[in-house]
Amino acid sequence: MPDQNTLSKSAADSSISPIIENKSTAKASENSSLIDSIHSLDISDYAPLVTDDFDITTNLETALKEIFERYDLDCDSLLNDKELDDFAIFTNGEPFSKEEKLEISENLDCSEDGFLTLPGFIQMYSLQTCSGDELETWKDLLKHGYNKDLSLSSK
Ligand SMILES: [Ca+2]
Repeated sequence: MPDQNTLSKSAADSSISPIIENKSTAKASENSSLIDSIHSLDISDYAPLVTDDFDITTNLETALKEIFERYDLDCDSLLNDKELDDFAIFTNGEPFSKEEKLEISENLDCSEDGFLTLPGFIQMYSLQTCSGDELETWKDLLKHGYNKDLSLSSK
């Protein structure tokens, strides 16, 4: 019998280097009181909303577009005061405050009349979602009938 050639496994062993992906933690704001109300929502197995490049996913954009169109009753691709109020009431239970509306018109893409455009609407969610507040975004999506795979469960 030939000598038992003990193969060194050193090469294989060295592959146990600590490659721990340092993903930005969406759970960083655990102490935030805002999270309390939606504490029970575990989004770990939900569809991703943010890409690796910290942009919103195509699926989220599609969903937001669809939601925007629900409130754009006169189909002018803008959310006027009334339409924006309807959205805020359905989503948050109350219309946006004067301050919030001012913030929207100053920071998001709006028409000359100060009405929120679709890009502005997507921008609003993009800012919220990509700043780590995916829970808030999911809350709104679920409210509008989307399931965790980001498809409409109703209808
Ligand atoms: Ca409109």
